[in-house]
Amino acid sequence: MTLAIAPNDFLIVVDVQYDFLPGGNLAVAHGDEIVPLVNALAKKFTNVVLTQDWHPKDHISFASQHTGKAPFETIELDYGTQVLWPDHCVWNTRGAEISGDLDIAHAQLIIRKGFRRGIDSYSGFQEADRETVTGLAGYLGEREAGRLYIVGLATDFCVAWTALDGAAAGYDVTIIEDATRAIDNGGSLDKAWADLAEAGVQRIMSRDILG
Ligand code: VGL
Ligand code: ZN
Repeated sequence: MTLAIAPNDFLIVVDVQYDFLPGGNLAVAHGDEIVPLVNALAKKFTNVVLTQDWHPKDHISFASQHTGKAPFETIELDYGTQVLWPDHCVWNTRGAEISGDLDIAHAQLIIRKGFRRGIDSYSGFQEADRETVTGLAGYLGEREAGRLYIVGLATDFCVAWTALDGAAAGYDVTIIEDATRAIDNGGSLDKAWADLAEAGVQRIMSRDILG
């Protein structure tokens, strides 16, 4: 039994950018393996939205901005605990570009996030202060979106946060698990799946759609 995708369902392709792919500055292990699946899945959807992590070079999430701090350590900011990352997805660099191996000409919108120096943004909906919005909820509302299906990088950060915010906005949200790969830093992947289950986000495999 394959799942039927409705004409108003949306596929959200999260952060398939060179810096998250092998050889990139914040490479997600095996991240490149999802690309053929994402391309095949996208053909089943009328509506596809992409997100793009897009940081100024002095972004607050970069360990390089905090004396004595190394990547993957954390700091406390006004809005809460922030994981520090290697410099990545700096705007107008190749690492920030969406992979040229994605073959989704019919993608309709690219949401950039994390472009304010002082606020990180994993979610495609809301930045890490949980106040600043990207406009995606408004867009999906005006487009009268049905279900949201989410793929991309990384499962435990931008995919999970996007899915949680989609569910909080009232959408029926499904993560297509084998079309994601995780960073998995300090138990982050197990925690993400637990949070997602609690929020009612569904978890399927690409074969459930592709057959
Ligand atoms: C991401 C860490 C920092 C992601 C983005 O796309 O999951 N992770 N910025
Ligand atoms: Zn980032």
